[in-house]
This record gives sequence, structure tokens and C-alpha cells, in this order.
Amino acid sequence: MSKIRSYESFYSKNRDLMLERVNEAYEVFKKTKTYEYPKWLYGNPIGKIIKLEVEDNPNFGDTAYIEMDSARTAFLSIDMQTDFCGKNGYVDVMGYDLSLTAQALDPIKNALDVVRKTDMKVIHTREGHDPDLSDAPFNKILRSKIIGQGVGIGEIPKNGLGRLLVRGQENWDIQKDVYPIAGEHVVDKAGKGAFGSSTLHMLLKNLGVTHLVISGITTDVCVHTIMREANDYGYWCILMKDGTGATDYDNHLAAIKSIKMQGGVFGNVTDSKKLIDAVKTAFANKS
Ligand code: C5J
Repeated sequence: MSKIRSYESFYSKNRDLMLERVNEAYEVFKKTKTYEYPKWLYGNPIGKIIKLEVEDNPNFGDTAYIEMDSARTAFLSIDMQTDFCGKNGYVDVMGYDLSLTAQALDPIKNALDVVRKTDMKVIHTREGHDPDLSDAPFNKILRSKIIGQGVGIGEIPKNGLGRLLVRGQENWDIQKDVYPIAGEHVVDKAGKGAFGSSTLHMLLKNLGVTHLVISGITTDVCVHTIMREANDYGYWCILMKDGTGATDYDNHLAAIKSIKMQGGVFGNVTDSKKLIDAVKTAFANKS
């Protein structure tokens, strides 16, 4: 017996249980097109079960549903900062069309209006660096200075509100339409992802979160990086696609499409109307 095979007996109990549960869930999915909330894994729901429609799953053209416990679900609003969608911020200085990233504002605001009336958690992230730039890599700063034609991270553009992507500056702050309110969580991160460069994962664990509805900017960079990280850790990730935007429209579409490959390789995709309808339906039920 090989060295690896000799460990089989330690693994087999969990593996057999897992595969049994997968088989059960597979049979349910075949009949209902629903990824049922796995009570065996997370325990009985604490809040309401929200049944959210997702598109192009398992194949393009198919519709499926994901059940999530409202009290174990977080609505994530990623980097909705002036630096990424406002005038004279980081993305504007690089010369991109701001309407492509600002398009996320209204759908996020509409979703927040509904989510905030429930027990779902709301978490905002902000990308930014310490004023001394000690957490900003040399190559990131250099590349930003080159694409910004002399104005990079840590510098103040003409008519700018402050130093680009620096914590505490007005341009680094979250746009007022989707600004955090009391009781919500704000996570600062120095990277595009959040699992290696912030407290996001600790927060999700401490809050008991199992499902993430993800919005924010930009689709192909911070949103995708965080979604990929969370997906690897087993969180159920659902992108609210109209609440996202990228600096390039084709990249935005490609980022959404890539999530749907392989039956949902990074999770699933929905939109703000489907989310709002699902939340309202769940909370309209008395039970
Ligand atoms: C970028 C982000 N695009 N929030 N950051 O640099 O996506």
C-alpha cells in the first residue's frame, strides 16, 4: 500500500458522508433546479430562507435557484469609492470612462434599500493604502504613475480631492449614495483581493456567514479576485451583475461569463431585480 493510500481510513468517514449528501442534493437539484440550503452542514436556518434565481446554470440558457439563510448571508459592496467611479479619482486619472464603473451605483442602492430591512449582513470594502505607502508595492505605484501620465498612487491629481488611493482622503471614501450606515461593516484592504490583505475572512467567520451576494467595482479586478478567494473557501458566491462595472465593457462581460463556466466555476450570477424580489418574497412569508 502506498504511503498516501495508508491515510485512507482517516479520510473515508468524512468523504463517504460528503458524497452521500452530494448524491442527495444532486437528486433534489435534478427535480427542482434548486441548490437547497444544506442544513446538515450549517444547521437549521436562523433567519428566512431566500430562494434566489440565478442565470445560466448549470448550462448557458438554464435557470437555477439557490437557497440561503438570510441571517447567514452577507451583501458585499466592494470598493464603491470615488477613486473607482468618481471625478478626478484613480480610475478617472487613468483616462477610463467613469460611466462604466458608476453604473453599479443605482442597483447597489436599490438592493441596499431592501437588504437593510432584513437580518442580512452588509459589508463594504475599501481599497487603499496607509499614508506612508508602506503597504503599497513599488510596482503597483510605478505602474499607476505611468498610466496616470505622471500622477500615481499617493499623489494629488489636478483638481483632485486628495492623494490617490490613500486612506482618509476624500477620493478614497465610499460614494454617498451607497455609504455605510450604522451597524454595517467596513473592511479596509491594501490589495485587490481581501482574504490575504484584510480582516474580511475573520469577519465572515465571526458573523457565521455561508452565502455572499457580491456587488461593487471593478468586475474584473477586485470583485473577481474576492469572489475567487471566497469561492475557494467554500462560500456560496452570487454576483449581482448589474451592481458591478469595469474599466472596459468587454472585460466586464467576460468576467461575468467566466463565473458561469463549468457549471459555476466561481459561483453564480443574478441581478438586483431577482435579489430584491427574492428577499421581499422571503420576508413577506409569515412562517
Ligand atoms: C482596481 C478595484 N481596479 N477595486 N481596483 O484597481 O477593482
